[in-house]
Amino acid sequence: MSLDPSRLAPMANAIRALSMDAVQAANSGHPGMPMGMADVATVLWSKYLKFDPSAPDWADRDRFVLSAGHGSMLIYSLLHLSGYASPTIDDIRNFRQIGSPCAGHPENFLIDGVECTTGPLGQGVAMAVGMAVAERQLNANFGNDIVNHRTWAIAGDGCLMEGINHEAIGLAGHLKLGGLIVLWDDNNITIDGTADLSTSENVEARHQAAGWHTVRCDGHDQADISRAIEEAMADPRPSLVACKTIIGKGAPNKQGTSATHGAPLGAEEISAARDVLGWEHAPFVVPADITADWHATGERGKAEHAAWKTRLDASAHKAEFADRMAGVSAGAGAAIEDHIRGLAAEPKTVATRKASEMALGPLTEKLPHLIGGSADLTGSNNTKTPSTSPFSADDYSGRYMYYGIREFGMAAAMNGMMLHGGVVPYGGTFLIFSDYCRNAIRLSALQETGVVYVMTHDSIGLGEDGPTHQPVEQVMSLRLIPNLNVYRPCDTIETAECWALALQTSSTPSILALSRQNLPQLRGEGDEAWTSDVNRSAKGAYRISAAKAARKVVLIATGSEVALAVEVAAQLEEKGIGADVVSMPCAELFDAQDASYRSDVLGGADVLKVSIEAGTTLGWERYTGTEGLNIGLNRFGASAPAGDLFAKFGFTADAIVPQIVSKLEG
Ligand SMILES: Cc1ncc(C[n+]2csc(CCOP(=O)(O)OP(=O)(O)O)c2C)c(N)n1
Ligand SMILES: [Mg+2]
Repeated sequence: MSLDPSRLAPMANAIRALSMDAVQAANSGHPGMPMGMADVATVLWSKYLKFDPSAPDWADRDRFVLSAGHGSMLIYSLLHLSGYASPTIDDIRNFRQIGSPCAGHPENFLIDGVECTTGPLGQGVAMAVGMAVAERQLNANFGNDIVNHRTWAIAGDGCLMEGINHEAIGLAGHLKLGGLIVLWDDNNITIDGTADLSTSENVEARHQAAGWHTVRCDGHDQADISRAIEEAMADPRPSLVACKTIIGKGAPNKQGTSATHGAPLGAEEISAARDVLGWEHAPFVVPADITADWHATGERGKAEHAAWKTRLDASAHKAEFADRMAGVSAGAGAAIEDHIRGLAAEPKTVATRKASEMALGPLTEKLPHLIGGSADLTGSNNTKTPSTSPFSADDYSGRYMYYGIREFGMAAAMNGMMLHGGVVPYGGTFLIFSDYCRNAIRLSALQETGVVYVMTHDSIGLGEDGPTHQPVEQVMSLRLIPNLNVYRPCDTIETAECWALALQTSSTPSILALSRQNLPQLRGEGDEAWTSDVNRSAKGAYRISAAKAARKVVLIATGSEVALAVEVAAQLEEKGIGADVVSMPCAELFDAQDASYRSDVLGGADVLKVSIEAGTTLGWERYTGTEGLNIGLNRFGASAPAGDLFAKFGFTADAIVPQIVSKLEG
């Protein structure tokens, strides 16, 4: 579409008006960013962005990420004006109110066209990197006719200042993700004032050093914006387009200052802005001719979408592509059935990180959408399998990401990959470094992206590396995050079961907390309750061995401590004290069971409930009651061989049994 350039200015002013009026009505929000980037966004959407408002989930659309999520009114305006079904003008009127999809920050689960949830600065760009990875991976498999689109991100000073930006651009530059274009709202303003209060960095030089192409433009000159965008599109490297803008552009007394960043402009300033912009319309009214121009921006994409459909229909890979984009791993359980049967017949004493690698063998072989990776701990996380060759700038068909030492960048990129669709990522690091990527894990949960975190070295059981590396509070603290399943399997079979469950929950992310040290296999054909047909981990917790004498005790343990609990039970039985052992690989799944199952597993008030987990005990009272016994570790670990540490910190049957006996006698 070649729109008369003079028509672009009123289109941009429509964004400005909607943004300042919505923020004013809500009496909260951020007008400065949308007003400052209105011209850039208008040029991008009307001339370059590939989108079809009538098909927001079209697989080959360009991905548009508003990394500077505080400027949410920019994306709400763009979606509304260009003709998406949502948000409506009433939704915009109700910006930031209960029931409106126009939340304070853009939420991917509330509006189609919002590709990801942004607001935590920096993560949008990192997610865009993941989207660009997924696009290249699918392109390598399905070709230009079916997958060939760009990823655009609008980032503010804050997004580029955050540490995660270093990780994200390093990865993108290394992987030569030329389809990624970041438009920087270079307004030299942050909340505290001018950006030069806190930075004198040469942002472009930093990007160049990371292998990026950079170009500058006047962010209020349409022709100059077009020139820069076209240069970026032509360059094979990822691009940073530095758009020199004025924050709050159009508000005559406040523009260019941090006063426009995060507060309503006020009635007087809005009225002055209307004069300056020549915008005579009432709040939330966009005249028909401007609406028509905006709706016309979608026509380009509609035509491209139709042509794409014709190509897809003609493709031999049509069904395969649909399967890939569906991204569901319903077949995960079936993929490991034989593996589990094999383990049952021939038990293996291995670390659960090794058990995870063993499960990943058949999973990655049978599920082509699984893309593995690790933040430079491949050999320790056991994440690489023979089916997953490296994803590199030379070979985008690979399925294994060498993320480098970039835990936060990895986690955010995985979110972007999953949000893109067509791939399901899993990535590894040490569990202790879950804290490095915690906010991205939280965003996995909030955004309902079912990525899988493979987090090994899950307790003092890692031994000699010492307290800096030994998780104490991590497992329990991850359980605090809503919509996140934290798995801590006890042996080879549970590990395989937990993998199947993790892959089957496509809108809930999973963490697999895995041991460094070997653990005996507790399940299998010797087990009286053995059956390969039931995934026992699916209920989150189950009785792995039942009391023989009259039951007085229920031992609840996870991961490496389940075998210890079995030993404790044996010693108690020798004393005539009946003890059940409950393995609880996933507390969240257990909490979701009905009350009768939960009380059957945990027992009533007549039994002493004892939790055993080599980590913080806070929280275990939920299952043991305050009258129960909580065996754990409420201090930092130490550097020594694992066996010595378990002995030192009381994780032995000899240390635990007397505590139980005295409690029973107490
Ligand atoms: C990780 C993170 N830290 C802090 C904030 C709070 N915050 C929101 S916007 C902002 C300033 C951002 O400045 P800039 O990106 O330049 O936005 P502009 O003021 O230009 O709109 C801050 C500190 C946040 N949203 N995320
Ligand atoms: Mg700024």
